[in-house]
Amino acid sequence: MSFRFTHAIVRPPSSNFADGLTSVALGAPDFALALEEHARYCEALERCGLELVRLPEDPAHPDATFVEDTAILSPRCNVLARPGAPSRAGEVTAIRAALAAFAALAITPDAIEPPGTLDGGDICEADEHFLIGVSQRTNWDGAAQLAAFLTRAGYSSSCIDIRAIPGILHLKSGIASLGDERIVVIDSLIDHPALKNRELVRVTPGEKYAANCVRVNDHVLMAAGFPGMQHTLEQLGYGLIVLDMSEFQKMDGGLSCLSLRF
Ligand code: CIR
Repeated sequence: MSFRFTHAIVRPPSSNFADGLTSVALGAPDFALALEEHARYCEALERCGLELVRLPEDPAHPDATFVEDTAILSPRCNVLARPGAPSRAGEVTAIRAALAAFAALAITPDAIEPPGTLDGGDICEADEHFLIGVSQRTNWDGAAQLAAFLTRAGYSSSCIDIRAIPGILHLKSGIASLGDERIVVIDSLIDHPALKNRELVRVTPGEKYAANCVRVNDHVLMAAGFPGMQHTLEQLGYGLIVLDMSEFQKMDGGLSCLSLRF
């Protein structure tokens, strides 16, 4: 996987952010704090050298700040997703337009078509191999469509069914690729055959939310409040940027889902 990103698409939460979907019982998010956390997140991406494409807030879609779910971007294959939650389907239109403006994305995106559904949060690029989560949001048809696009572009892929794994919405709620064949993984996925032959970095028990960290160029972004994982990643030599994510966690969102990096 190449971690040399130059751009990221971001979109701030809208004032009705609390009306979005969530399966966790952590209370309603504080909008002002969410805006602040989002601003710090954007600063972190800029510190990693990325130029930001800032889309306006989208009150018609309270989950639209989680832009990662709307597309899969990689050097040889770009695909518009088809979010599995009906309330999020309309988010893709704005992303299609934003991508069209970019010469850096020379490849016209393919698109997941019905009956396929697929959320970008279920797709983990790991050193030219794509791990595709089959989840409550991404169905087998969507996974198969994406796998075919990837094969055509010369990438390999494999599926990981997470529907019986408790407490994770998307595959990337439980794993993250750090490059160099190294993958951060929660205990309940650690024995999955799709992850064999990789160096696995075990998420500290009780720190599951920290699995959703993001390698961006020379840094790894991780959520604040997880000392075990912070220590593990520091020991591995990564330059960490630790970010407060409390208000996004309340809406089932992690670090990766707040940007589309390319
Ligand atoms: C949702 O349920 O769709 C949003 N509230 C959270 C999406 C988080 N996305 C991600 O982890 N990739």
